[in-house]
Amino acid sequence: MDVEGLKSRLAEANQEHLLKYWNQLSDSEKSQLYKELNHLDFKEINGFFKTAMEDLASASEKLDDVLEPLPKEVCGRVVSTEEEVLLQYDVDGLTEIGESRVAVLLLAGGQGTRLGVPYPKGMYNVGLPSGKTLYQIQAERLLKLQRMGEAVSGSSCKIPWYIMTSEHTKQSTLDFFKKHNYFGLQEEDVVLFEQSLLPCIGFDGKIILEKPHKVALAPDGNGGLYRALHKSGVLKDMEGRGIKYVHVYCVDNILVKMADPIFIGFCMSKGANCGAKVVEKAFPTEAVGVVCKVEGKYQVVEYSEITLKTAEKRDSTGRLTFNAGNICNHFFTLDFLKFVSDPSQEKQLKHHVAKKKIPYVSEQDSKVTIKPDSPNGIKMEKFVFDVFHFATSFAVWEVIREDEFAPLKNADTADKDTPTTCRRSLLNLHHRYLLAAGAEFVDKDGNLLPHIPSQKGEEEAVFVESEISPLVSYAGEGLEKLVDGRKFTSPVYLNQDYKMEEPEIVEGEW
Ligand code: UD2
Repeated sequence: MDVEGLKSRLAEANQEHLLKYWNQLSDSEKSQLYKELNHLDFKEINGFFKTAMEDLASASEKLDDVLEPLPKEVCGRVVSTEEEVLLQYDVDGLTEIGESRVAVLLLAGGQGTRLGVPYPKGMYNVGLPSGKTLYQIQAERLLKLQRMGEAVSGSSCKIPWYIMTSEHTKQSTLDFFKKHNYFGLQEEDVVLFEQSLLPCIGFDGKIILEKPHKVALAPDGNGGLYRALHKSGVLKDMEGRGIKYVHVYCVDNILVKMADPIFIGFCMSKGANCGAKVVEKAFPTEAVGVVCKVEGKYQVVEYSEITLKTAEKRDSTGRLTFNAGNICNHFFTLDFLKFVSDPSQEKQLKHHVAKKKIPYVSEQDSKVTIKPDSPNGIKMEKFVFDVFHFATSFAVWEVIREDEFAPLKNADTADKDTPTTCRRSLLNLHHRYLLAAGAEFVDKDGNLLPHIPSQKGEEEAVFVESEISPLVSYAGEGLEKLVDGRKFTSPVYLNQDYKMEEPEIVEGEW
């Protein structure tokens, strides 16, 4: 350990306090702290802090005057697209999948603080009849899509799954996949890589120590993706596999259509190198970012960055002018990813600043870590969508919220985006798939249940529980042969795992 060298680097950066407890540390603590600090580029971090604080100071400035709606020609909507055009997008997307030119990339490096579980969010089980976790659902969707791609191409195909983790999630994610035999996927097609961490910094510019031998570190945001792609060799891996298109998405949307062939086909039809899937913003003050243009460049603008007047603006058809709600579902060509991940572009992506309550070592007793009641510093994060700025050809595909977006953000004590809302969204979608395929549901006495679950007076809501394994159907297709004309009692589960040749229908309690 070159402690003297480290000391002088710290002194230069005005961060000497990080070695304040050095003489009290055990040998292993010393080597842990040394490793952590030696890793950090203090000059760079101080630069990030300076710019971040300047941005924070101007954060209250509103973007209203420079905001432009999306040009019509880059937009498409599933509800207003003719059936045969949708079919063409689907075939085009599946053809690319069948030729093994599509990869998916999961952003799973977040700490999931709001949900409050000590393990990665993808390992969460929202209480579906099958008991599947988010990771299992996603793995099975990929397996199914591979089979669908193979049916189109007539030869075997692969959809590699790149999973960005962080120090907090990497080992447990890896152990989980191993324990579950990768849910039937090939181990070499599930590629984990790690994003960087950045120190949390006090308002005075000093890096915060969480323990005498540990810096307070947090992942550098989902936009840390580009730096991680550059450093990890993932881009080369993609290139080696002949990948052309990448679908990037976040871990918590239980309805996510990974590598959605229609979305891919649509973006291809626009010749886009970058695209976003969106849902219509529900009401002007809904707390979602909107995809729009700012000074001629594509961008996601947070609801807090515009005034109410702009948020309420409507076009001649009565729709909100800024209505493209971001759901963290992005399409990129590999060429575009290579371009934006190059340090000369990546460095231009700014850090967004969040004031946070960051635990720190007590001045009185260094064995104690204090959890402050109010923010005492900042976390700096890059955002995945900030590269929209570099898009030369952009596409925005609007989908139906109840079919494609139900995120898991909070514990069940909250009133939205909880395990319960996620579970209900998925069961409701699958119920609709079964009805559309000709199934009927009856109560215990054999009476037909209404298609629209309803609340009658004081009676309990009629709520049908239906779950369909992704291996049976990716998006509601192919169910007629199993359920048309049949009557079911809730709960019903169309089960299939990767070891089963054929689906089985499980009815009633199990
Ligand atoms: C994200 C989007 C928001 C909206 C919303 C929909 C961003 C920056 N914001 O907001 O616009 O679409 O999702 O659900 O995309 N993650 C990492 N590394 C990190 C931080 C986060 O991989 O350092 C992952 C995280 O594991 C998750 C995804 O990024 O899969 C989104 O993170 P979040 O849940 O913190 O983002 P949220 O809800 O603020």
